[in-house]
Amino acid sequence: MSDALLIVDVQNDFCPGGALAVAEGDAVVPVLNEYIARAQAAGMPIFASRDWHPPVTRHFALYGGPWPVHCVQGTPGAAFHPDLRLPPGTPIATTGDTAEDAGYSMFEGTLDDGRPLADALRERGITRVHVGGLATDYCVRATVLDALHQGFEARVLTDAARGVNVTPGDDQRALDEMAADGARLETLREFPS
Ligand code: VGL
Repeated sequence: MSDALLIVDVQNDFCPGGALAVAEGDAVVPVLNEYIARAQAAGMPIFASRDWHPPVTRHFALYGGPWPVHCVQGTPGAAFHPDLRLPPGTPIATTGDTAEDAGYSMFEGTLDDGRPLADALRERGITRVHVGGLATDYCVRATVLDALHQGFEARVLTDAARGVNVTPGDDQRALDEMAADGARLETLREFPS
């Protein structure tokens, strides 16, 4: 079993004060910093994703989509939370960067070298991913379900994820759905196992 840590969309617009703020979104930052430190100590590869939209996209309510304008390429809202301690050189998967693409899953993203995340994981022999970040009910959910469907084991870092909760309870329903699909739920107490 070879593991990787996946950190999903810990960007200013998903944190309090941001354009699509998740309640307590910033609370994941110190917890993820601890996951990052432990992953580094264990020699576990770390990957991060960023939601990276063009100014005009069908993802935004202005153009027929569900969401307020958020994470527009190059804006402060699209930057990672300033306290997130991603190690220098962490590969970043960019998602949602076309006018059509919602890009919820990190597995739909491309790394700097243009490759999909799954190729980079397989090349490194990764068989299990640990996924935390924002938001539980959208990008974390989609990333975990894709990981499972692509043949990886998946663990959701429940203490390092928060939900948008358009409808109250969406975060819990997403966790139930991920678990029903075969994901395990995990906290710092169990990491790394
Ligand atoms: C996300 C809602 C809209 C996410 C992205 O990163 O989970 N949620 N766009």
